[in-house]
This record gives sequence, C-alpha cells and structure tokens, in this order.
Amino acid sequence: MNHFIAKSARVRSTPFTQRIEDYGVQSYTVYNHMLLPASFHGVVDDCNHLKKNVQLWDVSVERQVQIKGPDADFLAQLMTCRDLSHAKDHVCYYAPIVDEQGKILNDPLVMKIQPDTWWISIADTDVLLYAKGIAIGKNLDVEITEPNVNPLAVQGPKSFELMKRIFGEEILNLKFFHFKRFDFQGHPFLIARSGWSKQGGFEIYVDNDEIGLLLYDQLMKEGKDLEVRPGCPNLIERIESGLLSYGNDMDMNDTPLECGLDNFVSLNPDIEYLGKDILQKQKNEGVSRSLVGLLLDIKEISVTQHLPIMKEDRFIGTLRSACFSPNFNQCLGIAMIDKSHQILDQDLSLEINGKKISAKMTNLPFQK
Ligand code: THG
Repeated sequence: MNHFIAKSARVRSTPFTQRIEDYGVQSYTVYNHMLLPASFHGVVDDCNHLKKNVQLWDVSVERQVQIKGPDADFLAQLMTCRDLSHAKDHVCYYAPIVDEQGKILNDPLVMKIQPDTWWISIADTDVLLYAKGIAIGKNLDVEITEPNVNPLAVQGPKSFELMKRIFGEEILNLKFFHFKRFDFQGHPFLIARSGWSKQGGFEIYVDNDEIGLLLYDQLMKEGKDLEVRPGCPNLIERIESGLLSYGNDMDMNDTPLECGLDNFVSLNPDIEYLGKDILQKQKNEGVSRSLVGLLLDIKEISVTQHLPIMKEDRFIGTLRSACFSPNFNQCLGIAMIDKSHQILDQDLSLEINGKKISAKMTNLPFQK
C-alpha cells in the first residue's frame, strides 16, 4: 500500500519540489524536517541510471548551519573531533560532530566559506540547536543561522560533461572535495566537487531560489542527450560504495571510532573539542564493537529498525541497513558487531518477520 506524507510548513518543501513532482517523484522521506525524494523510477532503475548517466538531486535537506563571528573557528572546532586547525580555504572536510561522551551527533561536511564564517552541511539531526547551546553556555561571540541555501547535486559519470556545458571548461579543474564560485546568469554559485555517491559529481549550493530554478531547467535542457534525469541519494549505490548514513548505520549511541571513522578523529594535543578525553581513552583501549559488512542469504530486504544478530543463541550485534544489490547478486548489510565475535565468513543468523535468515560477516567496503 502507498502511504502519503501530509505536507505542511513543518515538513518543509524545497525550491525544487514543484519541479521534481512535475518530473514524477515516486516517494519521499523526511530529513532535517524537509522533503527528500527517495525514488523516481524505483531504487534499482534509479541506481542503474546513476551509474551510467547523470542525475540532478534535490538535496536541499543538506541544510547549512552557518557559524559567523570572531569565535566561529573556536566553536566549529569544539563541535568536531576532526582537526580543523589547518583547514584550508576552498576545501570541504568530513567532520563528525560529537557530544561530551564522544558519541556521534551528526556527520557533516564543513567548509570555511569566509575568514570568519563556517558552513556545516548537516546530516539528519538538529546541529543548529547543539551549536546554539554551546555558544550560549560558553558565551561565545558568534551568530548561528540556517541560511536559505538549497544544495542541488549533479551526480553520475556524465555530470562532468553536463557541468562543463553550463559553467565552462574551468569546472573540470575542481579537485575532489574542493569548492569555488562559478557564475550562472551573473550569480556566483558556490560549487563543490562532492556528493553522496561514488559515481562522481558536484554539489551546487543554491542561495538564490529564482536563479536556482533557471539553473535547474538549464541543466535538464542541456543534459537531454546525456539522458539527464532527476534522482536522489540511492540506497543501493550508497551501500555498495560504503557511504554511511547517519540515523541508519550510526546514531548518538555510537562513537566515530566504533563506526570506523578513525581517520577523522584527531587526538592532536593542540586542539580542544567536546568528548576528546573519552575518544582518547577508547583509542588507547580499542573499541569493543564496530561496523562490518554482512552478506545475507535472502533476496529482498527492508530494514526499518535495528535488527538483532545472533551467533548460535548469543546476541552479538544489530543490522543497521541493507539492500538487495543486483551487482553483487545478494543482499548487503551494514551491522554493528561485538569485536570478540568478528570472524570473517562465520555463520550468523537474524530473524526478519519471524523468518530465520543466515548471514556471513565480511569487510567494509564490500568487495566482489
Ligand atoms: N554533501 C553535503 N552535505 C551532506 C552530505 C553530502 N550532508 C549530509 C551527509 N551528506 C553527510 N555525510 C557524508 C558522508 C560521506 C560523505 C559526505 C557526506 C563523503 N565521503 C567520502 C567517502 O567516504 O569516500 C569522502 C570522505 C573523505 O575522504 O573526507 O563524500 O554528501 N554537502
């Protein structure tokens, strides 16, 4: 049965909602209190198309938390375990936000867009409230806002050709995770070479609704022969690629070290952030559980809550997300498993809708 999302001001539409409805969006999810398209032609078809062509994604839900003012650098660093002390202009950083317990509250990209201004491009939790709480508690001189910025991602192997047609050759010089301003109709849009897929592409931070819609239409027009289509973050592609989803694979009960984000946890003595002592201790002692891959002996799956995983009769962890991958011709899962029970290829089981399913443990990212 199809269910519908009742729209309201609280479940916010985006500047592109009318467009994607005209193009036939099939389903939505809600992310940062805003509509995020979830499929257009079915998740499998969307995935195949993304791997071959180019898609325009309305990812307005990737809201920007703007921190501006004399204490902006200090506050940005207090909130993340990533070392931002040498952060460069024009570079995006994947920077887990942690609380005083070292637990992960969000996993945004952060960018210093001006000498005293950061954009935190958030996943699905209210980072603005956390930032305000810290700023008020510590009496910091910052202004924290959510500007009217609605990212539009251009993803897929043909995104380079499409972006070149609109913004010129120069856009092809943009390196992975770098950003720069590029003109469209006299408006300088901030564009990064990034996006929540491993098929290549860009993210355009649309800060002008009217010109943004002209840009949307121009991308669709210029991309006709490239078979451009509206799309959205794709469950299958992101699991195959090992991109973690906050709220699914990890939440505020997990630490970044348990989620395999060690490369983004700095213990540099010169920086200060909340939860650092606890992460230092966990780093020294080692984690007692971590995210791993699972290969599931089932043809179809939809994970709507964390599912218990058993080894014989013992509970050893939870399945956090999964999908059937046509490419691997089996179900791939991401699971949090006790370290003491992590043995490659061992036989595990879980119960889905009263049916017992067998599974094998594997490494992340998945390899064929
Ligand atoms: N783009 C922007 N904002 C976002 C996302 C995005 N906000 C929400 C969510 N996605 C944040 N989470 C991620 C997770 C992974 C990546 C980006 C955002 C990502 N990771 C690369 C990888 O895993 O290969 C690179 C990580 C690195 O090397 O630094 O791209 O997608 N604007």
